[in-house]
Amino acid sequence: MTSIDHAAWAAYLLASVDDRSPVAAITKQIDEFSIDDAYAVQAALLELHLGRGDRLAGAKLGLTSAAKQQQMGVTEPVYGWMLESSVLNASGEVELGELIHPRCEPEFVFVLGEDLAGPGVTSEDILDATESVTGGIEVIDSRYEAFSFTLPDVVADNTSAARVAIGSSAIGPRDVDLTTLECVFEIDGEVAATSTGAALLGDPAKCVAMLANHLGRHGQKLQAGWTILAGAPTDAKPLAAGTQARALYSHLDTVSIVARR
Ligand code: 0L1
Ligand code: MG
Repeated sequence: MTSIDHAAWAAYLLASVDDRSPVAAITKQIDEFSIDDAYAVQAALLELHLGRGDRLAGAKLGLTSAAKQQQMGVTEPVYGWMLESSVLNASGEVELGELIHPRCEPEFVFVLGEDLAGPGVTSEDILDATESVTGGIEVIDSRYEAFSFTLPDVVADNTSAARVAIGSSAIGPRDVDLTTLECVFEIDGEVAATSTGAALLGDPAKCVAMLANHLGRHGQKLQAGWTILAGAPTDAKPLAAGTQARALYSHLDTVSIVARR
């Protein structure tokens, strides 16, 4: 790791959240900003949020589907944190005045029943440790100008995490083959994308296993009670004033959000 001031970059990103104002990507300002530096900034940013009284609700993966990787021009997943303050209430209303340039995407969501520590965690281990699976819609909101960044930039920015709606219905992790669980994503009543769980690196549980193994490399573990976003099977869509997004899942109730100004 370099001698980069991780706490200072975390404060830089938090100010962007507070001001609802995009900032220049970190890699546009310093020559060497590694993935390890980026996760160190992400950890410092989490500490700043927790220091303000927010609480950890779980964790997330991003860029786990070909659609998302192509949209962002990258080839590997990223890992981040989900804060309690980001979880929308049942109305699904998203206040645009609190955000910069939000986009929305459907998510496959796991709720853990047991702790699980990497390395060596497999998809089967994840299914064993999972209490339930549900659907969701994540609102992502890059803190960077023009939603433009490199992989280390977006890791530092807690993988663009902003808001999330979690479905009210759930299934057991082995009730259905999660690779065949279908998701239709609608924007204002028009189908924007259709996919299945297999779009998430072949298996949503495999994605969560990758998160467990990532955390294991950092001396951390998945924790019972956490909500985990396995990633979006489709690319993200802009969330403008009045936009209603719906994710319709087989075997699960529909999840909806609406953007308000
Ligand atoms: O949840 C996500 O897939 C976001 C990953 C970061 C890239 C982006 O902002 O789309
Ligand atoms: Mg996402």
